[in-house]
Amino acid sequence: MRLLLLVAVLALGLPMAAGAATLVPRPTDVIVDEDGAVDDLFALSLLLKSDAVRVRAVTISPADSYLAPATLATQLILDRLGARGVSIAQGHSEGLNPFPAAWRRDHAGVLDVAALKGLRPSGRNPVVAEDAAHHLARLLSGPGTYTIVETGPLTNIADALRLKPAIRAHIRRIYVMGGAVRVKGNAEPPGADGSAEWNFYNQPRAAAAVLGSGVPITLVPLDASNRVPMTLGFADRLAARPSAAAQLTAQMLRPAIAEYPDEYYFWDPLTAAVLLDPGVATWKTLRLRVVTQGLSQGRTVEAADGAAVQVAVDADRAKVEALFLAALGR
Ligand code: AGV
Ligand code: CA
Repeated sequence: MRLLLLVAVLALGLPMAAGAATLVPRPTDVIVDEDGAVDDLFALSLLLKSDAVRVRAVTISPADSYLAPATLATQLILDRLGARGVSIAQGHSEGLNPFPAAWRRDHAGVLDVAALKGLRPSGRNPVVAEDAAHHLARLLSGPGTYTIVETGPLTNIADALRLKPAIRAHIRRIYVMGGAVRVKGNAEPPGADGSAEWNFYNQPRAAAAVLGSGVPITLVPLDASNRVPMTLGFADRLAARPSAAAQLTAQMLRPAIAEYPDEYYFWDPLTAAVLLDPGVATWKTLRLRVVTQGLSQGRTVEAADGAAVQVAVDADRAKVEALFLAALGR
């Protein structure tokens, strides 16, 4: 019996965890759905460098970025970090409440860093012809199951679930950067009351649909990311590591942090980090729903009839920084 278990463990690549209940197949197949901001690309870089996960596809929404530079930056980062055969698919919805144009333009600046400037995509990580929602629906109709890391609005996933509801069963869990549960939001354009976080504000119905879909959700809201500001000091410590990943990512981060010195956080990077090590955050299971109309649209509220969501309510800045330095520095 023991031998059989050992054989199963070796054959399936399962770690020798304490009890059968804690056995998790590794590496986990991951799809990243991102929206092309610098910290999305930093989160993607962490996942690409981790042996615990295998990034299979990246889907993009033109939300906190424009589609062409976001796609090119994604291709170049996949190439530079040694990825092969990762498919890239583009979404085309900018959301009900588009992101500020100034932020979207700024994020194309990532293409100007020394490590990426002038490069052309290799073709090893192809942009597929089908759009993001169809690509998600197709990948999630195969035999495998995937973990999704969502670092932008939930539009692509909501569209995929609408196209093909049966894909639910192939999603192990979605790690979502979004929402502001017990803290104020960060979306404060005219016509909004400032209670919503931008990823949920951009397409409130998509956020509501995915949270209510029954798929297991791990949420990293502003409650947790507010605890992990990203500083130039951190970028310097990253830059002190000689690896290609550390050099590339430090170059990407510096101008972004410098532009928003007091309001730049490990938003998406924290979301990727908790997949690799849930111990960097503090957790509560909360019942949540998303407001879809009016001045508070996109707001996350606690409600007795809401969906039970695993929520990061705090995070340990030192642990998060150490995780990134270790993974990207090697
Ligand atoms: O609300 C956080 C989300 C994350 O997915 N994004 C940025 C991260 O990629 C929106 C956002 C909030 N404040 C911003 C944002 C800012 N000052 N610049 C650009 N994007
Ligand atoms: Ca993002």
